[in-house]
Amino acid sequence: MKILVTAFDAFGDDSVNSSSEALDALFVPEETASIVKLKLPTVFGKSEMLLTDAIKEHKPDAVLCVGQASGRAAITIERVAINIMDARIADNEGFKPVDVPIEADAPAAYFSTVPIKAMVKAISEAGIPAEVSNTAGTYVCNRLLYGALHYIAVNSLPIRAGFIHVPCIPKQIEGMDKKPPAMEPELIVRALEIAVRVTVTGGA
Ligand code: PCA
Repeated sequence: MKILVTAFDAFGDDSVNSSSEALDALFVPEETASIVKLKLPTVFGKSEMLLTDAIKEHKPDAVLCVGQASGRAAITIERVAINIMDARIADNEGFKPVDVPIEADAPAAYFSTVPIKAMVKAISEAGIPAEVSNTAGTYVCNRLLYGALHYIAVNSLPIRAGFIHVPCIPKQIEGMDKKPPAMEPELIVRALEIAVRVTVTGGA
């Protein structure tokens, strides 16, 4: 089974993105799955275009997108992507859409098609805090998941797709007065390995 795993570059006030650091360290044995890693810019349209190009090129069986969710303490497996862009801060190319649909005349939302509950269970059983999340936000991560699921749906592709938000890592919050939660990078990497394995083995 081939799985395309993506992460984002740093955005906003951060100089690194925890998803990108985790992707660098992710190792999955070939007998579990063959993974293709892709780094995406935190840019609304471009990230989606690069992802669909990679889907065309690599023809994966599943796509797992990963992004940083500052303020969250657990690994959060996203259930749904909604058809809206409502940015609190500009993306890395200065685009700041407010209340703009991602796709005209398209569904209001798509559900993730990876086994979200099985992922939460397996990651939690490894001692790593994990939860289902019912919102991927309204920024670039939500747009990427929506874009992936829409592309897969309109082209009737046999590809599962999902999104995992990960907390900040400790080096990102050093020196901050009001520290947001953080998770050790080794735990984030381990959670992603488990998510890949569960994507292969299936479940609900
Ligand atoms: N997190 C942002 C975009 C890039 C990232 O890592 C988000 O949650 O939308």
